[in-house]
Amino acid sequence: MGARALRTGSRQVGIVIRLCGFPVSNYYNKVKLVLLEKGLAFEEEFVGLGRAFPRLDASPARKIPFLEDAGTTIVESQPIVEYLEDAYPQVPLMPADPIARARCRELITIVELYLEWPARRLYPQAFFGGAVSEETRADVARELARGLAAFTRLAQFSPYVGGEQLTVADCAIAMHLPLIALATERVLGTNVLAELEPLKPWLERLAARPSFERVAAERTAGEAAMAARRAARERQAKEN
Ligand SMILES: N[C@@H](CCC(=O)N[C@@H](CS)C(=O)NCC(=O)O)C(=O)O
Repeated sequence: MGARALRTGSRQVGIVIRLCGFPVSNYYNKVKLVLLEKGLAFEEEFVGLGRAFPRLDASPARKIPFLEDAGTTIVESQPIVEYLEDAYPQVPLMPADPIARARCRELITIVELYLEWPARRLYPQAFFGGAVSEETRADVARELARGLAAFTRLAQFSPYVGGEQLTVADCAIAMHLPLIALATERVLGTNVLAELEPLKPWLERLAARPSFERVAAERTAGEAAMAARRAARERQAKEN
């Protein structure tokens, strides 16, 4: 019997979807929001990065998040959320119309490829005590300006990012943009999203949803746990 045959509505008996990774990751939280918004039963397994985590071998590129379901592993957040949409359509998080579905994917691709990906080059300095060269800062600022212009043309915020329906685009983009705002403010000295007026009310609307509240609370707890692990490692290194 396939895993899906054991499910009754949005509840599952015996077999549970497993989300692997850690709750500080924006990509992990994108998938977690989709699971929560769909009302699916799932378990979380902490899988960190690096050689200390052999479980990471389940992911061909050794990245998180990855998802286990129906006896297999799916990797990369976008294929994961689209798998969830295909396998569990009861609570849809993508529009039915093919063009509207394409618009939803466009928004995610534009934000992930042209905003989140370039902004990552700032994260070493923004979040991990490193330094970023003047040249990198200038490069990133240029790329972000192009990504932001594209996003501004496509985003609706009426009231959701793609229009009237909450979609996977809200789940993804609401996890990425605050990180980009913080990183650019810290490293470039200016929040590149500051002029995007509908952003704040949209984020506030989403933050009031139970799923977003839960993800935010668990991210905060995850950040505290990460800081404690780092402090313990530093203490240990000093003692040795
Ligand atoms: N394109 C990937 C991005 C996921 C990603 O970059 N995850 C980070 C953690 S937030 C990671 O696994 N980094 C480890 C590495 O790049 O080696 C997705 O959509 O799932």
